[in-house]
Amino acid sequence: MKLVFATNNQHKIKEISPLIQSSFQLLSLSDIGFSEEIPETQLTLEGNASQKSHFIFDKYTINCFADDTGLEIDALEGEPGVFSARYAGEGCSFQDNIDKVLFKMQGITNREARFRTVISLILDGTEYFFEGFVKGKILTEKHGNDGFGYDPIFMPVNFNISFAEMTLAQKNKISHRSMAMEKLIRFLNTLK
Ligand code: ITT
Repeated sequence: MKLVFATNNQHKIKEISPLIQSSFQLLSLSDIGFSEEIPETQLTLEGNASQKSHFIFDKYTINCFADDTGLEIDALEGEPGVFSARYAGEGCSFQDNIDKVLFKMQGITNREARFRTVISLILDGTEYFFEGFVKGKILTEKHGNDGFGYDPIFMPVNFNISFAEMTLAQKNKISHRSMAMEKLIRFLNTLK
């Protein structure tokens, strides 16, 4: 079965590719000739994931899924949350977003946070949702060079290294995205 991953984030594709079994053919947006930005104007992860998958399904009538992910920090009342990509403003870099989080978290002792991913899958016109999350803490400075986004300042529970200090395989064992993807893959396997 062909399945389009409706994302412009190459890091996400790199992360989930090893999880996909050979019974599914994963296509990227460039594989189907789409090279624009997909609108993300909703105020929840569910809403944005759904908006992204519907956008591609409506245009190409092809089975597809989209992931919307947020870093939810307790002491910041769930921020950056659904605004994780543009927390420091439109067009900002991963570094700008990290700087803003570290600035807002200065002097705060409650560092509890979680990454949460919601996937919207559209299969033959019907939508299904899958969710994954991982709890952890916000570090006081960056650690590690791997991964992307907020990985250098997020240390998952039961670990003493950040996501950016992990190999892809290590991150994939516990991450929000891999948890949601595993649910999606289990669901697809029930249809076979
Ligand atoms: P698409 O919408 O095209 O999939 P995006 O980068 O805009 O790509 P999101 O809106 O889901 O994706 O992501 C919000 C931001 O959260 C993202 O830009 C990263 O900064 C951060 N993020 C998402 N997943 C992450 C992860 O696994 N580790 C660290 N940061 C992550």
